[in-house]
Amino acid sequence: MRNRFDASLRRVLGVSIASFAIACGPQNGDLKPTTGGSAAGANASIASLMQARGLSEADVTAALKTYVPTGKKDDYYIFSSGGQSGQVIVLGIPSMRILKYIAVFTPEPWQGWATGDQGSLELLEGADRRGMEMRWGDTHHPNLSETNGDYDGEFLFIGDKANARLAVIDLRDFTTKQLIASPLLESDHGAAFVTPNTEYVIESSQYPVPLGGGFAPIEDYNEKYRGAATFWKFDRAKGKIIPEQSFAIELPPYMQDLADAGKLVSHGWAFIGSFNTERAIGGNLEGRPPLESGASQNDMDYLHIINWKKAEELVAAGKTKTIAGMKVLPLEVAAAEGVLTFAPEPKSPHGADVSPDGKYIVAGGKLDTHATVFDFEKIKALIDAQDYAGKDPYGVPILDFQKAIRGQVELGLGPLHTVFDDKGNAYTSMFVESKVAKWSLTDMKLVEKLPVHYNIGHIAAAHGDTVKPHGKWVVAMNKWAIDRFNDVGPLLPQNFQLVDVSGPNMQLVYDSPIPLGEPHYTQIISADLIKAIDHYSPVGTDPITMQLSPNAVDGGKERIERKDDGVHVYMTMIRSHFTPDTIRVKQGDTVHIHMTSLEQARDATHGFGISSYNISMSVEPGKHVDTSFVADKAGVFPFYCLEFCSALHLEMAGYLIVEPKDGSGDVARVAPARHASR
Ligand code: CUK
Ligand code: CUA
Repeated sequence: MRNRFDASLRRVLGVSIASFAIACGPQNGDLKPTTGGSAAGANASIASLMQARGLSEADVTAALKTYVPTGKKDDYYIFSSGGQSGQVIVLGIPSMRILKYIAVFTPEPWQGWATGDQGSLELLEGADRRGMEMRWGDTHHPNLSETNGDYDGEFLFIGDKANARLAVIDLRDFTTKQLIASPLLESDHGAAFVTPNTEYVIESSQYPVPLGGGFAPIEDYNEKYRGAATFWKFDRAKGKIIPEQSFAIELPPYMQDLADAGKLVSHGWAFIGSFNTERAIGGNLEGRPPLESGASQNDMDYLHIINWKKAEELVAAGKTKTIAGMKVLPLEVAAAEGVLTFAPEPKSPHGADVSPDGKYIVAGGKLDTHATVFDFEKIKALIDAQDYAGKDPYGVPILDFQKAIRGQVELGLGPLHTVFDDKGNAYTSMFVESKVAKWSLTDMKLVEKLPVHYNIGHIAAAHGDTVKPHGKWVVAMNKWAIDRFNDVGPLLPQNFQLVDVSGPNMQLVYDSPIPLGEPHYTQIISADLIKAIDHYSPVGTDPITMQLSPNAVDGGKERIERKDDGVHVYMTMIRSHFTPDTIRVKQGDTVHIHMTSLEQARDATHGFGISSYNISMSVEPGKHVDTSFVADKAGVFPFYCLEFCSALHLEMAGYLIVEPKDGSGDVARVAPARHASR
């Protein structure tokens, strides 16, 4: 046992136990620096630790592959959707430590996101829909910006499936900079997916509706309901999507699913899976089949093949109509001009993943046992020759399935999503089987299946959907966490499982609970590509614009001014005081606080929380934030710093004193607590 362990340790470390012991350093009581042959001591203590904790050799190998000691950093970042939390979750590989939640569609007090801070509140309000305050999202697909088909580490985009919105996150400060609500759609799913130079961010529909909103009876589904693929133009220099330069392509009322952009040979094209080509509308209380079974009748649905370069030309030539302010290429134009073509894809497909060389599109069929590999060059030749097998009811040409594919690989039950490594392998998540299927794209053969925990949804690999996958790591994103972690009541976390794919056999090395919404997709990027700043410069930078705020406050220029629109407080903060720390206003005054952190030291973050006014702000070094509120409650309201920033942090506080309007001395009273009487 000991010898076998010693050997496996050597394999993992590539060094002797003795040097392992030395590397552990003299501060470790058990593992004293040793010389020459005296490694037995270290070995013995590791073996006894293994025995005491009931660890197998495989466990210890996994631990050695994933453990990141204090002070050491991870090699990769995972950017994960946060599902119904509306946020983004950032983790490190190989440790699987959670590094950050990035606030996107949902207020988040630690970051001061829309909990007082005017800039973020305005972003959220700007993405409200149809007059409704939207304060949550269902983020599904994060996508990193790309240059020449590989991640460049500059931006992250993510879609909100529930409300058809899109976010732009700047990876200099891991902060959301733009939120956009689709004027056309009510839900999206093929979002966000970028083209190889981030020319466009793709957002395509899921559930068809009358485009642009409005009413149409469900009986008019075939005529009046539509999907759309929106190509949002991204201006990298501005770091913003430019709606005026964006366009959409009208799609038939099938339910469009995931999208992926072509690359290299298929650059200029995009692919979107679909289901419900039956155009079932549900109605299980009205004598119609339930949506679910109505939508599962056909043996084939349609892979949507979109020539977006061609669409661009037609849009420039004015072949569009305008719906809710958006340029839309009509369905009949898209069908007639070769912008939209269909290829049949097996039953209820999920995933449309383009291979690193851009030659193949892999679709999983939830109710099929194959990965179907479409051949782009064959598709292109068929379209060029107008060699079609038929047309759908909207005039969209349909290719012959057999002529469009390279082949199918029998994988097992419930294949969904596929990612790639650097050795010509593909990894497909097998939802029904709860396995990762590794198969060779080179010879179209199943290589190995690894059981993972229950019901894997998405799968991600290091740079695994780019032109240059890294191999090394795959993450299985599992929907259930039953039996994996300590009990936490009926609502369980999700389970990310890290898989080492560097060797001939896959090894499961770590389980990481994800306790914030249901993460769907993630992308994994090499850490050296992320160039995050550690403070805002110059002092007084507005993080939304990344420019000096017009309200920035210089040290020594703090003041309180009464203007027509209320009382303006120009405040600075530095360890450990707010200036000013006394704010006197009259009941009913509108109070505008302009806060600049004079700090430039890394991690010297202050917060600003004020009682009874529902305000929480985060003021990182050099940042400027504004907040406005009506001081409608008379009384005395302490404000204080929310981050334990120094030894005198508790003393970093002040008072907002709101003098009653009528001078009666009557103050705000906390409403009596409402007791639930259930
Ligand atoms: S979807 Cu969730 S497992 Cu929204 Cu990409 Cu496939
Ligand atoms: Cu500033 Cu605590």
